[in-house]
Amino acid sequence: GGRKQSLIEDARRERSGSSGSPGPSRYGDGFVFEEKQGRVTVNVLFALSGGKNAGFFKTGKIFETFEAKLLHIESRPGRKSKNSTTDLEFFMKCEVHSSDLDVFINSLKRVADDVRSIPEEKVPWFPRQIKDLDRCNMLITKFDPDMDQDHPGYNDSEYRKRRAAISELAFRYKQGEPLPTVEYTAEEISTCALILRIYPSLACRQFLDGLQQLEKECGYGDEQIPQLREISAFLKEKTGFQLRPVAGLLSARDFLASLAFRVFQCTQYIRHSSAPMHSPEPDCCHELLGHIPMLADKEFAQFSQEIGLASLGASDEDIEKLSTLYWFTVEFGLCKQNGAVKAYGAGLLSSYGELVYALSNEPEYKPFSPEETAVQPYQDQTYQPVYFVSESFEDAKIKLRKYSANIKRPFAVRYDPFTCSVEVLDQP
Ligand code: HBI
Ligand code: NLE
Ligand code: FE
Repeated sequence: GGRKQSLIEDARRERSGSSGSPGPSRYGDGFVFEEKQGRVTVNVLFALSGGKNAGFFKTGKIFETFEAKLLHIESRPGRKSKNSTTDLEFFMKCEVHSSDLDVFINSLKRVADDVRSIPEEKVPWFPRQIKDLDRCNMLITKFDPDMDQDHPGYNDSEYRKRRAAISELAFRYKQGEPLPTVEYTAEEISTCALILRIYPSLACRQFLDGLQQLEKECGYGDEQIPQLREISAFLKEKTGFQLRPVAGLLSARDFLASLAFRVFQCTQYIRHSSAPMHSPEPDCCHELLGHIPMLADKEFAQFSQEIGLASLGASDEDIEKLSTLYWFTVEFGLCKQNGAVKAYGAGLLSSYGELVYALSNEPEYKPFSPEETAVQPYQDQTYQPVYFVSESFEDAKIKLRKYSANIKRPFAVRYDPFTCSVEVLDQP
């Protein structure tokens, strides 16, 4: 079949109050019916009491009135009624005009009992345009210094105040605005400088290339922490990636979705000075010294975007798998290069404690294989017990692409770089 544009209505649009055409009805927060050419498929369940057989014909009349196309029908005995006759329960799958859906269901409620409707295809909301990333802001408070008693900054009220001020910049940010600037303190600069002393022999070639360019073009070094604005402009030229500020750990769904647009969500605060070697949460040192050099590589940028595109509208289980894949590749991945194993994962490259450990032969190593990697349990408090080694970037990318193609979605997506938007296509 041809490529019909399918409409997956934005359930959050109403909540955020911006205008838009009236869409199909919404059942449950963040979920919508798949709508095709103004019609939706819906599963309807209802009961008719044994005493009121005429109810069946009344419901039939409603189906007729609303031009509902019946796709499937089943009945089964239900509860015993008060008058000792048995209720009949009906299950019907039908297609109706999206704009009629609410009235249709309400009409059924007048003649039948226990009317319930279940959307045929639940598709979680996802951003379609780069501007929609303003709504991808679901924060996870897991490692928050205000909430987590084990956070090294938990008892440091100065640190927490600083974090809150920097978070505020991210909360207020809207797509397209100039990236906020942070004046870093001498202490923050020296914490970050410590991390810059990585071991060049342990990092992959792409990372070292990127880092060298950043030293030349963006003022990477011991004396300052470069601003996101400058780095974003640099990346845009290299691979089309751009940055946006984020206040902390995002939900995996929101975090991955931004990658589909070649947008990297970047924290701007610096880890606590008492624990520079390793931070369980992302901070600006991790983004700048772990992710940014890698995102300057074309192949890696494409790899990152592909994980993002695969995540759009995916089920919760698939998001969990993709986020695990991301974890063991982009964050903690190892790859072979000229016969030696090197680190390309950002979580390793920004933590010299873990970088040395990861390549020490002490942990377990497994070959990268998406099916296996996606279900490997991981922990995010300390060093990984297992790392996945890929033959090369190219190899990891090809394997991941094959894996993504097998993720079940009722639609396909394609990124249009000219409009910075995601096209949604019916699966051929
Ligand atoms: N949020 N800000 C931020 N940075 C991350 O690296 C990050 C995240 N949220 C989720 C997440 N990483 C992991 O679940 C990945 O595996 C997707
Ligand atoms: N452990 C990393 C570091 O210390 O830089 C951060 C990992 C974030 C997922
Ligand atoms: Fe990270």
